Amino acid sequence: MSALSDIAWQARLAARSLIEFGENLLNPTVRLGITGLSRAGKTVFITALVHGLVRGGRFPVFEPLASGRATGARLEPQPDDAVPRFDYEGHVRALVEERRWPESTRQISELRLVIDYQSAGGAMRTLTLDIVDYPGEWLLDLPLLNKSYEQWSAETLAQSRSGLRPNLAAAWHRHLNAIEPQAAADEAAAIEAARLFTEYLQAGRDERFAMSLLPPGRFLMPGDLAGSPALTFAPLDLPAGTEPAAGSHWAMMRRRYDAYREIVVRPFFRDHFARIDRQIVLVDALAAFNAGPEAVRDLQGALVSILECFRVGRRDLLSSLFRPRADRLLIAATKADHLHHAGHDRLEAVLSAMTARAIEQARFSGADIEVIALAAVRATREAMVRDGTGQLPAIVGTALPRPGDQGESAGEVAIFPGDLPEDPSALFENGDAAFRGLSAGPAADADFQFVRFRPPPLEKAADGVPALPHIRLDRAMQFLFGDRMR
Ligand SMILES: Nc1nc2c(ncn2[C@@H]2O[C@H](COP(=O)(O)OP(=O)(O)OP(=O)(O)O)[C@@H](O)[C@H]2O)c(=O)[nH]1
Ligand SMILES: [Mg+2]
Repeated sequence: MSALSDIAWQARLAARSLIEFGENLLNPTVRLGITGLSRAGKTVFITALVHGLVRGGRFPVFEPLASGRATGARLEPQPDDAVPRFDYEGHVRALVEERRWPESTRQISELRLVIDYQSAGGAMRTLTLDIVDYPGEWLLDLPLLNKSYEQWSAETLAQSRSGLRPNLAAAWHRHLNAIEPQAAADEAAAIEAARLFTEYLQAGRDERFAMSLLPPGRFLMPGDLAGSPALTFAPLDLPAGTEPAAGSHWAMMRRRYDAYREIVVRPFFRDHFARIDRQIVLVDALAAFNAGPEAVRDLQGALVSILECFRVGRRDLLSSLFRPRADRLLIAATKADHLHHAGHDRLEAVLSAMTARAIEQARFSGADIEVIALAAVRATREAMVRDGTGQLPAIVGTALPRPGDQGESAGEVAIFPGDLPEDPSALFENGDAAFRGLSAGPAADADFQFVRFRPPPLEKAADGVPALPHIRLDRAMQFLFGDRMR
């Protein structure tokens, strides 16, 4: 290419990016990240959000809809060809038509929604919302990028030997004791170790423990990597101050751990995380409260790690790898419909307290952060129920059979959700005593802790449009992208 045409070509490129830039000012695109640990409510949140925008919901706090400036929304083909599409139609069918919760998802997925609106100046514009759903567990992997296999092994082992975890890790620990790290690499032993280690992680996630886990995130959320060598490793009990011998089991485990970081962790942060404009982190805090103080401390630790991801990129080593660009971050306690409305503010207060220090640090890096309690789909209604001495506030919904129960739905039940403590620190310190009030009211037995409700029927709105009931979903929408629709 001659110098002249080279200049012309560069000029064309520059002109094009200017046009794209201008286009983005007029018709903004927002890449919205939805994340949360497993079962936090990501799929339900996205489904309810899109359904509400496409089919019309009641969102008085979402200004563009409330004022009538938003005139319609539709799905369009997504920008990234290599990412699975979010199965919106399947999830709506489950939630709205069949009144059952959508299946659990284990993958990153994406959906593009285009909203037509009238700008403050009266011109017609569109907001393109690229919604990206990814497992929060993947964010917990960030620290691995700065950690050797030996460090990770030592920390993971120490953790598995504390608190309630040794019981859950017993089978894996037995297997570990029989392994000599400097002996020849043994594939069968590696497969067995990875299996037992994964089982330990899974047991911690069980709702009785509700632990928020340690990395590696893909052991529970393998995506398309299930069974590959990059996922076939586990910690070893290693002597300090020595190096692995060539061809040893230790050397193989270390190589696979390094492969996991290169093939899985780094590309995720570079290709997905670093491109997010606005982020919501969904948190099932009530499940942790119900499981007890260890689960609460554990969740707090996981939240700190997750929020850390939004802070890096200024001074530390990782900045050469990626720079998070999210400028707004919403931390949302989900399933608030399990509480009486009087409890919603306390739920927000507790979550704020749990994340206070991490939020302080993330703010420092320039992101705007809010904490709210919401229910993307409200499955209960409130009622006053008479007992011997007076009236008690209750929530009423159609109960689902508990996992493992063979029977049909238990029908309508009223539960007395009790109060969250006014002082959130009680949740960490007094442990069980603080929780008892939350999960069991006067008439409840302990089993009600784990009551799950069936999704509600559509409600007929005043204007005749049937909509899914929710709690504060509109506040989340306003914070996440309402400001981009001026
Ligand atoms: N009552 C109530 N329950 C909810 C709500 N959102 C989620 N749930 C419950 O939480 C479960 C998990 O919700 P999902 O949206 O599938 O959670 P997820 O984060 O996508 O979970 P994975 O895909 O397994 O990681 C559902 O099956 C419901 O039982 C809500 O707004 N209200
Ligand atoms: Mg999901």
